[in-house]
Amino acid sequence: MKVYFCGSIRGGRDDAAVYRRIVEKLKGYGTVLTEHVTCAKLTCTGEVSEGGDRQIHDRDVSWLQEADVVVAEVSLPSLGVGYELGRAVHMKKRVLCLFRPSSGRRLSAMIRGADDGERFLVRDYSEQEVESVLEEFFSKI
Ligand code: 6IA
Repeated sequence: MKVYFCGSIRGGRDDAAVYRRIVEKLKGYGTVLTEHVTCAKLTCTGEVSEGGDRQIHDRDVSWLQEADVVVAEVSLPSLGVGYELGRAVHMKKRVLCLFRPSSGRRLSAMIRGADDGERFLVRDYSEQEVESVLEEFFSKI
């Protein structure tokens, strides 16, 4: 199974430790295509890639295409994550969005409202529940 993980990069890196915890668990279910999102050294402005942003975009979209499942941490708003989720819906991928109400934010209606109880799921969780919420999701697919 190939898993595409989405988390904020230029939207802010405050949740990088949570992303790492999620990805560690995801690795038990298959190949995580986007482990770089958890990289502690990645700053929200400093990332450089030889081919520039176009290469990042094109490579990510082709990974998204390859993925069987998309898991997104959406507590910290990120345009890139929102874009990836829109593309994933269009590609009819199975999507799990994880939101921590303890962030004090309210999740965008365009994400919360996309939950169809089937292919696109939004789950509220607390950091201690990372493993159990993923176990529950993967036990059903
Ligand atoms: O708007 P944001 O930067 O917060 O968007 C974050 C999302 O877009 C993540 O889920 C990633 O999949 C994707 N993304 C954004 N920037 C990059 C990136 N930068 N590399 C890969 N995916 C990205 C370069 C980092 C690299 C040199 C280590």
